[in-house]
Amino acid sequence: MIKIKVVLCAVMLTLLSNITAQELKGDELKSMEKYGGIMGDKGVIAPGLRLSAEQMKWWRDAKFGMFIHWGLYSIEGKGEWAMFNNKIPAEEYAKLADKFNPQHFDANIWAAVARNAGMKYMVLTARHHDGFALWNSPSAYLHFNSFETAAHRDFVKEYTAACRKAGLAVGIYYSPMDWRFPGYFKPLELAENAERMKKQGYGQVEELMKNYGKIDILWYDGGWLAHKGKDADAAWFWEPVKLNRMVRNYQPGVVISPRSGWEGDFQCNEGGGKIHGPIIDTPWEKCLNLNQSSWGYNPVQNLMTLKEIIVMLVNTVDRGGNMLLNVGPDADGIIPDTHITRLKEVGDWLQKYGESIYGTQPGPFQPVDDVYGSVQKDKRVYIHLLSIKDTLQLPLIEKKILSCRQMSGSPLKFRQDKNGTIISLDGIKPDSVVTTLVLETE
Ligand code: FHN
Repeated sequence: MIKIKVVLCAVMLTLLSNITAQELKGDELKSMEKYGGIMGDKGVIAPGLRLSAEQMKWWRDAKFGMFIHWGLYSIEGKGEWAMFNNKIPAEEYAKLADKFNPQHFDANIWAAVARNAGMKYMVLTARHHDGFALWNSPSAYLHFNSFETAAHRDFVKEYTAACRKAGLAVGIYYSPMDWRFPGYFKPLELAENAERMKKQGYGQVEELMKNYGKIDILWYDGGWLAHKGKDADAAWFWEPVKLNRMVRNYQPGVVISPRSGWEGDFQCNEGGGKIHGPIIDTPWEKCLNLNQSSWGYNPVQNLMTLKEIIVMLVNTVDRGGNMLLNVGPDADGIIPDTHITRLKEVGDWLQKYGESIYGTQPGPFQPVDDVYGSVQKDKRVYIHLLSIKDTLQLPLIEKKILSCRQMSGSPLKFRQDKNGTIISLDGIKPDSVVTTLVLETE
């Protein structure tokens, strides 16, 4: 037991070094740590509320989506925690809504960028912790939404239409917490005010589930109270089982994240921390930032390289996960050109190697950290090589291997016997990002 604790501490230290590289601190860092690299605590369990494996299949096959953090905080360009981190009073912050009138917002462009990146779903922050809603929301406290302020637009309506037009699954992020309510920080002492926040939360979730057609993903974020503990610790307040039974009434098949306090349909692993270890049997998703400066728009560009993105993708997919990669459009709704260029490079890689990603299941080999991972589909096994030596030694599997080749090249010599399979990599021409092998099996 002590050994496990030592390992976990080492993992958390690695993660912390990575997290601090993104310059998170204080409560924002605590918010990230809830899911930073280690699966978040399980929320409350509710029989019959989770989707079946069949209902989850499309999501698990999709593998790759675009996260979009966009809202009033995109004006400031200091990340989505600017209101809290800079202690901006709610009345002061609300004035930003008078300036939020994006003339170049076009969700069809966002959808095209996602498609060109090989992404199969999108998740937009319909409302973040600052309370500003990007849709016509009668439940919005103090009318704090884009339809009743300067923009006079229902961005969620435009966004959901654009997703569907582009053949992308529709994801909506919703943060039940709202910094404008003193009761968020003192839910017991200021119970009435906290209850007002909860009423807004239920009303807005119902609006989003009822008024915008079929929603494929509901990505709750920020169930925790007063920036303390885990989302599950606030289940006494939010009553997430009641909330999500209401959701299921409108959207029976929607895939729900684990951050409302209920366990959700998948587990989250957040941030740029490395993915390693064995295959994870339950559905899970790695969410992280293309621009490592912040989720919300930030002119400081610290983009992940193409290799970092693809290595993270194969490490995630080889362990049964999905990857949700975030972009932060500016106040005018423009995704920076640098992001578009990098995402197109990802799409080009997926054009060539996507058959080793989409619709695959992890295995049959357990990953070996920094050496290889594997996925399988029908009679094919794909091996993602993270390092190359003269030979690759694979454990014994039942299936008989009929042939082996580099996905982008020539056949490779191999020998399968009772001890496993040895593949000769001598003379292989490594691919520039991740070298992928294909094994045909009987
Ligand atoms: O506090 C939020 C943060 O701003 C961002 O939205 C991330 C994205 O997953 N979620 C929370 C931190 O875990």
